[in-house]
Amino acid sequence: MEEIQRNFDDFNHPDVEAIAIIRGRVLQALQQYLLERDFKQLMPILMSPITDPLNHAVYPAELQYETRRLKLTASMIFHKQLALTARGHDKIFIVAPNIRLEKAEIKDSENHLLEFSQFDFEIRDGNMHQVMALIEGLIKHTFAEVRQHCSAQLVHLNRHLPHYDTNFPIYSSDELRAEYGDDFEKIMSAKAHTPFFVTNYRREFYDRETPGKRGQYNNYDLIYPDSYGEALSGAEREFEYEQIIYRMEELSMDLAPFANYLEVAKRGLLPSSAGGGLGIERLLKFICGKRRIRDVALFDRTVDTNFLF
Ligand code: ASN
Repeated sequence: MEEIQRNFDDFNHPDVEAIAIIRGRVLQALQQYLLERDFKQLMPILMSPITDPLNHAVYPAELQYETRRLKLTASMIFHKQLALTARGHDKIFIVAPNIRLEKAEIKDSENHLLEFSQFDFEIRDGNMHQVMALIEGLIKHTFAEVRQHCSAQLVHLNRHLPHYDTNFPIYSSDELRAEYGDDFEKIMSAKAHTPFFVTNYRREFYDRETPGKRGQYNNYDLIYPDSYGEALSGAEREFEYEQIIYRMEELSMDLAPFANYLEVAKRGLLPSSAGGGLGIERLLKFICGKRRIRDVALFDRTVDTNFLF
């Protein structure tokens, strides 16, 4: 019962209203920026035979429908690639809920939710430099909109939202690892005063390996400064059947669930593309100057939540 009272105390926290106003403005700014650039908006898909295998282990999130076993969406990655083949869908985005049943070892993380929202986008024939430039524009536009329309809320939250005049720097994970070791993201996020990109991570099979350079990847993360950590991950995509098989086998993946996806690739129908996905709660956390992701979501979905409601 105590916990229920605490929940309603949280609902009445003086910052809740300011955060809600900023949330609305952030969602409007993100969508407006891409709609003005002729992106088509899709609705999210919540269950499917396949979903993002992710780069780290999570508990399976699945349900049974009659004879079918369906996975709850961890990210829209494969549906983004497939949607790009629809007529007029050469630039797309989705505001999508993602379910990731994280293991208890990250229960103290201030950046993870078991369900979160992703602003996910993809461009047919896009390349990494084009997408990184788009992301920078999207972030700067969103901050400008919040500064313009939510100044009272920022004052209330005691948040001075920085204005970035310069381009976001781009580093390669190799150079950062050589200088700072495996914890480079954390160290750099603490040192930096502007958001920055890190390229070339070894991770999921669908991020494109640099053509002609085994073990190098045309992917990128955007990292917030001032210790706020990861904002976005994205990449150019693998789309050629032989290369997809190579990458999946390299990661010892079970190919069977991907039969339909692989058939599309085999027929040469998977487009060349690039895109990425921005964590909406993480963005809101940064904009509002909150340190815990729990503070920007009304209903608790942190890793050690007891799911009161
Ligand atoms: N949405 C990300 C991307 O587009 C993938 C992810 O969330 N794991 O690359």
